[in-house]
Amino acid sequence: MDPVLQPAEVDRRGLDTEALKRAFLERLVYSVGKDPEAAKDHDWYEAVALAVRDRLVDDWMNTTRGYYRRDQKRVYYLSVEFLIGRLLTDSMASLGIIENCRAALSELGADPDRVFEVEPDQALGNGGLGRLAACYLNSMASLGIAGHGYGIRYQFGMFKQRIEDGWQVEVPEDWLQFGNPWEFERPEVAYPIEFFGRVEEGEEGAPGRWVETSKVLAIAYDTPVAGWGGRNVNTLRLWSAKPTHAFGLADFNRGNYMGAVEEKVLSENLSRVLYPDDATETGQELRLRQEYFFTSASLQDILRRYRQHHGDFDSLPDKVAIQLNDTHPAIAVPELMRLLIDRHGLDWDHAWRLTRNTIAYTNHTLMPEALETWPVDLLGRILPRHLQIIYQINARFLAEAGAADGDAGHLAAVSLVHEDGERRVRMGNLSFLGSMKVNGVSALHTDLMKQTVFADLHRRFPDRITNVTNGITPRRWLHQCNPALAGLITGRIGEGWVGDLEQLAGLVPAADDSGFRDAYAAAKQHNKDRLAQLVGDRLDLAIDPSALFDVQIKRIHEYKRQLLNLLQTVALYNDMRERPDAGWQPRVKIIAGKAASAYAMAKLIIKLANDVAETVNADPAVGDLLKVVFLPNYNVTLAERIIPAADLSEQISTAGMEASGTGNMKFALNGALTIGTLDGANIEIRERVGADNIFIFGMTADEVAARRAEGYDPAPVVDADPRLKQALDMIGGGAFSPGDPERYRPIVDSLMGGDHFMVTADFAAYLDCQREVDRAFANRDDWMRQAVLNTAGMGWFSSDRAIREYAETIWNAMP
Ligand code: 26Q
Repeated sequence: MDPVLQPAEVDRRGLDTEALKRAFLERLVYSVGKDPEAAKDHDWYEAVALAVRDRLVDDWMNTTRGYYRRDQKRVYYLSVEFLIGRLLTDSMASLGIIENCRAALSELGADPDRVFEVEPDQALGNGGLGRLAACYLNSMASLGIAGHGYGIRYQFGMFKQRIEDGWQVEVPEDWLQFGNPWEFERPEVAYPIEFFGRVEEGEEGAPGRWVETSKVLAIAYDTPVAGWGGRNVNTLRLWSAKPTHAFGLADFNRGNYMGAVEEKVLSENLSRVLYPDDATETGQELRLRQEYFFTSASLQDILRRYRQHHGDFDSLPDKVAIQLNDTHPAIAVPELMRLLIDRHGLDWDHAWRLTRNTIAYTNHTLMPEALETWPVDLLGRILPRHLQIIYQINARFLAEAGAADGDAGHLAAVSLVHEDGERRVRMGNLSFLGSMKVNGVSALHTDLMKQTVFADLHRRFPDRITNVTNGITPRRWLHQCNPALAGLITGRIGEGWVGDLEQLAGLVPAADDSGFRDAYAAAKQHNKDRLAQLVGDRLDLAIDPSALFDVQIKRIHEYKRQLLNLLQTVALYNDMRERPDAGWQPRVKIIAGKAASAYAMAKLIIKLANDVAETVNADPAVGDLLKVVFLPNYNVTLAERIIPAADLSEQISTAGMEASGTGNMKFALNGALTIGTLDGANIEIRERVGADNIFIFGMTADEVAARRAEGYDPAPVVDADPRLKQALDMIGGGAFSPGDPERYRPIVDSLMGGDHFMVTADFAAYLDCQREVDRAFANRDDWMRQAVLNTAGMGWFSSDRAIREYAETIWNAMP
């Protein structure tokens, strides 16, 4: 047989279709080891991914060299989660070669759509916080910021959700089983991470000797992160745990082979699995060890890189900014102190000054049960030197605070150690004290931080808390996921918006152009047809693509109030059956999301959604007027399919509880109108798209707080509203669970017994608002005008704007 390629034909840079064809073949044959005649979709995927990756490598190395040459300030984003999703389309798009790659694949006899569908999501995160980290990496690369992501290379990321008989079942997702073409293993980049042992010395700010520790190695895996436009490519470095060579050797020599292998497995457990977003779960020791594992490896790596070009640590704050994505890497504060004092010989005050001016902290939640604290006993056993340093930070701070304001209540509130009952270290307070800036993720959330969890610390440090409202990357969340709308926008205002989203304001006049509105409506319809197809394929359910697509997709949490949505669904269903000829607007309720595996109420809500769907979808009395769809296994890739197809975006959290939300931004950008409460970033979305183009209902955060303070009693509210009463009676009485009428007792009991999330209190306002939505949707032309104004008004929510704010107000790292 003739060779597939001649040596001269190998080209790792060419971007035209012919060059790509040769590159795909070369990678297929020489890296994947497959004969083109026998290649399956997965083989082609791997070949294409490797060939596309090749095209990033030169720019990647140039970028790295440029950072060193300019001694550019580095920004390190430490996050226990990165919810990247797929990388192939993203990488092809940033190189501008999607169409050429499609053509090349087709000419080689492969089906590009099927090949692209093979890629598993890189799902190393739970939800918003992890996805935000991924959007921020994209924006840092696009803006030319020397931004590095640091996290954990979990063998098992987010679980795969199966729905069996309506219940969520978690299945491990072995995303690495066919290899990962995007990463480069760096076996030579390895740091020892120590645990346990005991401390000699180290009192009163002196260097400590941490001895008799157990060691694990952190091995680096690098993924290139391509920016938009220019040729900037940054790095996401994820750590994987490996036993040290010395580890287990003693056992080995004593002939304890099984013991040595067991130790190996135990140390590798550190990067085995992502924890669910549920701080209340038990068995947390491994989680603390994971947090320390990746934080310590990252800090050692950061200091090593800094030291390559700097003789001392004095300019650390000028050359390095470390952003903590929530408190999960908060152990960075004592770890940086430890490295500077114990390893590099700095004195306490010097080390503290450098630490405090290098680290910054983002808070993502105010819910008391979600604020991280670690029992003093546990922390002291696993990280004894760190506990010692935390005590010293606390002692120095309390002495200072006591001198200024001796009030015991104030001191108890700002202390790093919570002293009621079991003594616990408050990681939020530790992060606050160790940071130059502390930011909230929306304007409301930042105000509430100042008034609630950090009220006392804010009084002591009034300049420390600042706001940076979240953003989303327009590359993935419009340009890539919605080519129909993206093409239409580009046709109208040019392509500049992809790198400068504020240019969308140029669409405002288009809202009054009926030709543009029609084209906009056609793009939306195209996306709805595709989603209807997906629902048909996956659930064997026919939905009417002209119905109003009403969508709530996000983690399942009581505060996000999927129950409010379901109660309205039941009430609407009842109304439709009672008054079939009332001229109903047909609706499809689409819900998707995962519940933390230990969160029983959230799992019950999923079952309720599926039970309501089963009843409603089978009822000929409503037919196509109402369908309920629960789409299994919500992830980034599914979001990219659903969001462009939505007419209505449900953002209905109890006011004061959703720190920001970012799904809300993705929907509005793609022309869905929002129905929402005055919570998180919804408030800022309203300001920018215009109050006439958003449906707002319900209590404000202040009203929720006041009503809770006076002791909310749901009984009279339910009694006064027959629609609510009927819906609750049906759910509680087994109308949707005839074989198991008691199934939903816990839900009804929770709503009737205090209703902490104020579902019943907002029910009537929500129903009225949904009626208004129906009326508005009936005037399709005006609806489309509002949809265009949503897209046009969302430019400010680009993660490029958010990252610029971080770079200017926190990091001082704008290139
Ligand atoms: C904590 C301790 C132990 C185990 C798990 C956790 C844990 C893990 C993940 C706690 C919370 C999370 C995730 C939180 C999250 O996603 N928060 C969301 O962050 C978004 C980005 O700022 C906001 O838009 C959302 O409002 C917020 O809910």
